[in-house]
Order: sequence, then structure tokens, then C-alpha cells
Amino acid sequence: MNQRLRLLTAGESHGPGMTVILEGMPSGVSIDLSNIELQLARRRHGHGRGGRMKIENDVFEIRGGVRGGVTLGSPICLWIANRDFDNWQPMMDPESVDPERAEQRRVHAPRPGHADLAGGFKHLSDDLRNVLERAYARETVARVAAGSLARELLQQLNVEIASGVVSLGAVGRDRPTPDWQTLQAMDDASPLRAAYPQDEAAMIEAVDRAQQDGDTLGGRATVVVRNLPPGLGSYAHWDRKLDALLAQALMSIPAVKAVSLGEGVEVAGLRGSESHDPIEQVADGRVRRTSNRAGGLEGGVTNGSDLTATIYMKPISTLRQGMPSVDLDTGQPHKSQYERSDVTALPAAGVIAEAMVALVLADAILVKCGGDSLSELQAHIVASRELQRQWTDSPRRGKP
Ligand code: EPS
Repeated sequence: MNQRLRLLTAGESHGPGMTVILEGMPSGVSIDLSNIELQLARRRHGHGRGGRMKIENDVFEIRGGVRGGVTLGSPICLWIANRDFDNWQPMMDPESVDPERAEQRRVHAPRPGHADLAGGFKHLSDDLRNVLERAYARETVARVAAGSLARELLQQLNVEIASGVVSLGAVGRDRPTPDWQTLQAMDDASPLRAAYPQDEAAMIEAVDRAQQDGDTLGGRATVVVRNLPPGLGSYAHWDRKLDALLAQALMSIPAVKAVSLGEGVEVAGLRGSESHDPIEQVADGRVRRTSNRAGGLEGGVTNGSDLTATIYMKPISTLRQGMPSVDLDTGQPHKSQYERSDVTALPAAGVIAEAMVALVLADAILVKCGGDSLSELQAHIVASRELQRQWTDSPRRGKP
């Protein structure tokens, strides 16, 4: 993204709240607050979340850019309160903190795998809390809120997005990448949002065992998008290829360490003849692909098949049992400090991935079709489809 749509978020996890600014949305997009609430509730949900999700209710306010439920074309500003700030004000108040209380919560034994040490070194911080408060998954509430705004635009263009957890720890490791039908058949409200419901019980058990051991779990979640206009992205510019933009946005989700598009990981071990999606002619002279291993993208451009993107999340780096680390005050070995945390946040990560994908796709549609208002955008999309239809029907088709 960041070509037409720009997203800025601000706020610390235990500070007063999160500010979201989304710039570049056209005017005339209806915003249904219940859709934003729904996405925020989906993100809070999931077996393996810690006590914090019982505290937060993600009540939000729109503070700019929307009038009477319709976007104005100006920057949109949202505010989401952190209820936990009530418990943290003496340590996190933006204007003044209680030095004694702040000292009690000072972080000086960094967690391996977290931004604590690298961030403290970067900013020369005496208290690693200054780093971790921002390098915190609470920030993703802002992204899901912004993603919900992008979804409102996509919904009016008939684009639909779903996701599911494919593997958690070792459970479901060999499952194939799910398609749209598989995700439609799952129960979005199930404890782990398992794409293959037969794995749900084993996943719950794995989370419970990790929790007992003071440990954490990662895994894999897949997002599928359908009804995307073909021709989004670029094959010509490295920094506008849609697969690259999706990978950047998805890799920015905390704890995501790898991203694949379609069967990107699997086909690396196959022959070319087993990897690509054959193109065949159908009765009316049109063409279609007989499979979708490419995940809806060829050459960095959408090809009309469903878009499929998978995130791979490492186990959360906050372990109750701790990890070998060093006390930066004394230079002596010390277990990493423990903060209340989740055992896994994979069901939420799928929802966050949907939001990031929605932002990238709304941006790509605005780049291709443009317009200051939704009506102008829609007219450009209709014109673009008509030209694509004429190209498809042309007798010279396929003979550049
Ligand atoms: C998180 C640790 C937990 C999570 C949090 C992310 O928070 P706390 O330490 O306050 O219990 O619940 O996630 C959220 C607050 C959220 O809204 O998703 C972490 O270490 O990143």
C-alpha cells in the first residue's frame, strides 16, 4: 500500500489508546460502524489469548473524515481507548509518571525474539518498556480498524475476504492451503478458527498443554479473497508488484516470519509441470485456469483467480517459563522478564492479515482505477471491465 492509501497508527499498549489515521479514501463510501465493531470483536476472539482480552472492549470513535456515516475524502481519524490504561496510568501517563511505580515495572532483562533488546539499543533506552509498549500486538487493533474502512470500500465493489488457521504448532502441519469453499465451510466463531474443523480439538489441546508448560505456539493462517478485478499491481515495477506489496504488509504483523502466496512454498519442491496452473479454453472461446497454485497472482498482477496469502507466525516471544537472557543492570545471566501474555494469537493474526490484505487491495484498486469519489471509482472500474471484455472478445486476442 502507501501509493494511494496511507496508514499511520500511534499509541502505546498500556497508554490511553490508539489513534488511527487513514488517508486517501475516496468520498462517498458508506461506513457501517457495526462492521468495524464486528472486525474488532473477531480480532479479540480466540482460545489462547491472555487476560487482557477480558479487559479490552475496543470501543472506538470516529474523530474526522466521516460525516453522517459517509466518507468525505479527507483523512479519516479513529480513536480506540485502552481500558487497561486505568490500571497503568501511574506508569504510562503521557504527562507524568510515578517514579516508584514506573521503576517497579521497568524492563531490564530482554525477551529473546522480542524487539526489547534491539529496540533498547537503537534508542539508548534505560527502560525497555519504552520499546515493548509500542512493539506490542495491541497496535494491531488500529490496523484492523483501518482495514475495516478499506473493507467497506471493497464490499461496495463486491470483493470478499475470509481467513482460517491452517496449522497450530505441529497440528495441521501437512494440511493443504485452503480455498474459498473450505473457508466458507469453517466456523468463524470456533475457538481457534480452524480452517479444517477436524483439527480444532487437537489444536485446543496443544494450546492448553503449552499454557500449562508456560510456553507458546505459532502456526499458519491463510487469507483468501474473491471477486478481485484482474490487472491489479504491476509486472513492470519491482516496488508496485502486488505480491511484493502483500508480503511487506503481512510481514509487518508482529511475529509473522514468512509469507507465501498461493502454493509458493510447496511448488519450490516440485517440477514446473506440476507447479503452474494450466490455461484452457472454454466453450465460448474464453480461457480459464484449471487450478490456482499461483494464488491469483502472476507476475505481480491479479489474474482473476482467488487471491490466496498465507502467514507463518513464530511462537510468541513472551514465555511464562522465561528464556536465557541477561540483566542489563548487572550484566549477569537472568531469565527474560515475563509480562502477562497470550499462549497463541493465531486466530487474531488471521483477522489482522485480512485487514492488511484489505488495505493493500483497496490501495491497488485506487491506483489502477483512481477517482476522488466512490462514484468516479465505480465508473472507472466499469470502463476498465468493458475494455477487458473487448480485449477478450477480440479476434487478435493472444496475438500481441
Ligand atoms: C501482548 C501481550 C498481551 C496481549 C496483547 C499483546 O497484552 P498484556 O501484556 O497487556 O496482557 O493481550 O494484545 C493486546 C493487548 C491486543 O489488543 O491484541 C504482547 O506482548 O504483544
